[in-house]
Amino acid sequence: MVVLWVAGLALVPIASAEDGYDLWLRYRPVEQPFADRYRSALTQLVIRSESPTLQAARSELQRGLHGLLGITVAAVEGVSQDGALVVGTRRSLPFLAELKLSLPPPGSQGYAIRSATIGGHSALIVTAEDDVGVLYGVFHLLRLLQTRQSLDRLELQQTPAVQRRVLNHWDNLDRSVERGYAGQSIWDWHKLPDAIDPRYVDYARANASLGINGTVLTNVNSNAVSLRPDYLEKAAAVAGALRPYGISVFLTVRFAAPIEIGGLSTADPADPAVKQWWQKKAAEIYRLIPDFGGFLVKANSEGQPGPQDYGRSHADGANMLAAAVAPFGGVVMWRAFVYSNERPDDRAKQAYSEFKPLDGRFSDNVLLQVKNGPIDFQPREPFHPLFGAMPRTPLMLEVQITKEYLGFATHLAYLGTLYEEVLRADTYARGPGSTVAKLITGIAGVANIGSDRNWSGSHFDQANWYAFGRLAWNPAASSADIARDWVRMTFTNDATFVARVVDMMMKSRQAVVDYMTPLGLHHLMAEGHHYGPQPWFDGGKRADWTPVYFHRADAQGIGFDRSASGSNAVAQYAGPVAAQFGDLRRVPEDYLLWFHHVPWSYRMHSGRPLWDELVYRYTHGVDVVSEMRKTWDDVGPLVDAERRDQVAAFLRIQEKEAKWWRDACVAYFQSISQRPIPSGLPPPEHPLDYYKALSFPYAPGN
Ligand code: GCV
Repeated sequence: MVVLWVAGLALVPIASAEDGYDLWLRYRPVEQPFADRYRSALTQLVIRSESPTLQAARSELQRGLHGLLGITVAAVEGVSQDGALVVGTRRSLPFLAELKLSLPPPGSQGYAIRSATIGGHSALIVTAEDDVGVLYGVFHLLRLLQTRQSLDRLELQQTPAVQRRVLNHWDNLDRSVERGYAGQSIWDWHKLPDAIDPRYVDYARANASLGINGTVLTNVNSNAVSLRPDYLEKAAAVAGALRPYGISVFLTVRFAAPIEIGGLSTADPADPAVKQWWQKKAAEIYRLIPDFGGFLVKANSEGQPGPQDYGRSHADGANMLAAAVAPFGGVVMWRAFVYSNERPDDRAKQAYSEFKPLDGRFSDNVLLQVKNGPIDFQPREPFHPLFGAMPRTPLMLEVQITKEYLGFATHLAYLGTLYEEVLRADTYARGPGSTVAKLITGIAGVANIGSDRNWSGSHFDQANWYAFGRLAWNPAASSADIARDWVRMTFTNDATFVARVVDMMMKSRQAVVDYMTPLGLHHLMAEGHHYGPQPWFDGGKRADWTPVYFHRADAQGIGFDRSASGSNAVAQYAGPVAAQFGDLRRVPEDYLLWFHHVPWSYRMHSGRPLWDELVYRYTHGVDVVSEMRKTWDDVGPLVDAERRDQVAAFLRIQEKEAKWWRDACVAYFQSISQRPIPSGLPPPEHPLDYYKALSFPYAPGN
């Protein structure tokens, strides 16, 4: 171990290089006085691990305690000394029944961690009705050690608030990942089913540590080949690796599969032969994967086939697939991300217009999966108007963990704050307090996971996977607390480091909003790959893929009028929300240009005219990134050199690109507003044509 002097931070030990593979499950040695306290609280492990899930719990505990405390705790079947760690269900350890502990109900996946006295000995009990709850409890206990919490008088009980907590991989069978910035897909289809990459188990551990209980292995822009028998065997092998960790596997469905791999002449959901094909396919899948979760479907969206190709509705298509998986307990997650090229209506309105009339027409095992906002994972969007508008349809919230529109892997943007913002958004659908969190039965996160050693493409992007899982379990949790846990587990418990890095994370997403799309602007990114600014882009395949469609800047002002005088998208929200968003004086400034076309001279809350405010916000976003870079220069030396240097390099990229975003957008909007740069703020470094000439033919993720 090396000891280093860091200015103002006292003598600190620096761990050897780390590549980030261990994520937040690093289990590095605990320092004193915590180590001794924990060792005396955990002297023996009482566990009977008969099921694969309890075996996983036991091996995680032994790995964790060995790493954290340097001890190998022997597994015994009864409490015989103080400091017993009792881990199991009433089935695996019948003596637990006598303690009559109150537990979260069976099937809830919840757990309890309790201090107790058993046979005169002090004990700590991790228990649940189901084995998977015990596994979740074990990860919680390890987190307490990793974050240096007390183990005295514990009375913890946790039940997930959201039933389905699912990752969506946009991974293709050739291992490319749509909107992926972390290497190739981790699913090595070519070598499956015979080779099970140990990564699959580490993936499962990481997810189970957060309570994620499902994963969709394939891209929503789907390939019918994934439903062929040989590929189903491969999926079954992955399912086998994930099963002990309580994770069920789902696949995406290509609606035209009966034609493309089934030899039928139609995929019409009303056709008996098509229905039968899907029923047989479902039976075949469940023979191989008895706990298969079901299907995720993108239909009649961005060129994907769907029921509308045959004059049928989304409900007709979803219900046909739902009937095929229903006998096996499966579900269909049907995506609401649809918008039509042909329709001249505001793109933000189209999903609502399509699905709202179908409320009540879906089968019980269909869940409608709705993106957090009505456009497409922008740095900030108002919540999607379908939340609250479909009271008779179970809804899932879909968020992006991968950062397609927030700077890919090299920009540090902690998304815990974004997820928190949407989960807490009040739809007013059933009166005040009808938050998005209260209206959903599931959460899906588009994964940012790939074959890179650090899994997510950057060390800080691991935090977004982590925050997604923690908030899916408990949408009422605070994104700041989650960031704090993550920093402690991922880097160090050093108080200065934790405080400064969490502060930086909490500001980071707003910084991206400011240097890319402040004040409710959206979709100013380059066409196709979405890397960098292109607010001038017009033309291409479709109008609603162009920035000019969304910002509508002209000599008078800027913004998309979605009020009653414009597209009236505001009318899709419940009364009080519609009234607020639709009123120029009451709309939050964060959504100003999302809902209104506003004169350049409009007086903002700050007292500045809109034009000045816009330039000010762009500049502020860059300034925050510069502060973040400096913060890391100060505290980065507290972590190992390998991770320190990568984070530092990426922050330099982010600072450079934030400035590029700011300068390109300011230069372009100035060419339209014809207003001077406000005094004291720098002019763009280059003329507009310089930015227009930049091109990136090999930007990743496209
Ligand atoms: C998987 C956006 C992305 C696409 C993505 C699509 C979707 O349009 O750019 O890559 O396709 O959303 O969510 O289906």
